[in-house]
Amino acid sequence: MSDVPRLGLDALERLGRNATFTPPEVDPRALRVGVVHLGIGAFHRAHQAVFTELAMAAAGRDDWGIAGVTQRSTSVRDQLKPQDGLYTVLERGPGAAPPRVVGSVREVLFGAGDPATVVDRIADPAVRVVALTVTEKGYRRDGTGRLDRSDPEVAADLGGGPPRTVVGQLVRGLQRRSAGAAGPVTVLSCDNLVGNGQVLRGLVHDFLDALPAADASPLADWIAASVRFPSSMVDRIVPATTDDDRADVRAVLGLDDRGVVVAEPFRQWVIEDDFAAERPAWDLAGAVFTDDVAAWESVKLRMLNATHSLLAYLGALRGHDTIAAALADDELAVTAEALMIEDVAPTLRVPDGLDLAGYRRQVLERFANPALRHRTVQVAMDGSQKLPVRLLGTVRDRLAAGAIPRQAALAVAGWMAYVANGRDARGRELPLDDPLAGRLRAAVAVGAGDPKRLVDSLLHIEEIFGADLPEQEGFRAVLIDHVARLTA
Ligand code: CS2
Repeated sequence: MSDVPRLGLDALERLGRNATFTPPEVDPRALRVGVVHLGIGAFHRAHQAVFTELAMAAAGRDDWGIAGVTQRSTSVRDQLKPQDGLYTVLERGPGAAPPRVVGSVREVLFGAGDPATVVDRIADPAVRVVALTVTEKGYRRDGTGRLDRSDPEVAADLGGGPPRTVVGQLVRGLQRRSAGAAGPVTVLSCDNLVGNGQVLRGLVHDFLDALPAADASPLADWIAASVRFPSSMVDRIVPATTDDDRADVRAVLGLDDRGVVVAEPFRQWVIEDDFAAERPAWDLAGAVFTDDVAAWESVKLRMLNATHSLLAYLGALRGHDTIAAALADDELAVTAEALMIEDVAPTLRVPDGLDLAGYRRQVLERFANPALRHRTVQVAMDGSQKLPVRLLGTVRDRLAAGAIPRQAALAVAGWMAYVANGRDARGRELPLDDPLAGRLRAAVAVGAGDPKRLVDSLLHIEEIFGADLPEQEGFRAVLIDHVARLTA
């Protein structure tokens, strides 16, 4: 491998144009930073970074380069810095385009190691958008959805230390911005949360409410006047990169790219049209600006993500390694479709111009993409954070309508069995990767061997199920039924 030169600006220039890959659509050397992106994981690099590059190319702009912040580990910085920020997006599956080298990421900052630089970057007048993909748990919400002030890192950020949480970085950056008269800015959440923009605005205000009033109230006024928090729905399936993926890119480029990301050909972005200042022409790259993002968001979270989780838990339990393999299991395919048709569809307000049956078929086609190798255990992680967003809204809406959501309950039971069994049908360990892992293990220990006790102990984790769901007898009974079968 060492005989292959590393990807970078010079290496790319030496390569010249090559029909088998697409070079950056903009000149990376000419770009200036206009976006700070908190959480520069694979998803961002395969989604917003691509949209932003195409938008700049289409609009003839060079001022929306991205400064990405890697929050917890230095790995993305270590991958991209030696490569001048360049990396390849490798599409897999029907309709895949040639590998694309992306040049829109111009800086990578390490949040935990250098929080002051992150704050400075947010306060830079040239920055007009601060976007986020920090996953559900990155928001540090408590059981009621408010900022979790009992979280030691949140508490430390409130105490004025160098901010280590996302909300802390954001508030300190906005504070610096207001002091420096750096101008209005849009804060754009791109995570899979219901009403992600409103959620984030709420958390920023929770943070402010916990600060001394003399600091907080002028800042709150400035934020009200100068900051917007649009919601957005993002969609692209991005499995974890493997050595095979990097080898395939090496074969095409003749260069070693440690920052490869893999994605399906499909990509979608629906953004609430509520910006504080200028925005990249993302619409020229295929994104949609709308006044009604909420309907799109629930369609995506309740149809796609909920079905993804159902396939992940039930599939992993049965020993299927990938989502495509789970869907190739006839029983699971029937269940996946039934979840969307019987439980989810009746709860949705369908956005104008969307054909829901077509959407459903497309979701299943995308999941069936065998070239993606999206692992069930990857989708299974962080269940405590994902269930409320993707499944429990459907459960509550159906119960309120007097119906028992059997398939959604099966997905929840699948999660319970996944957590409780710890092994798949072939005896292989199922990893429990979840911020509440300790609590989950304790709940499972209480209920061991008895489906009723197991369901009750998990159902009483209020951060996940609220105070209302354990009281729903019909739902509980169906859960016990399913769990008894899945843990037998
Ligand atoms: C998946 C999502 O890992 C997961 O939980 O459901 O990451 C999904 O692939 C994306 O939301 C698709 O847009």
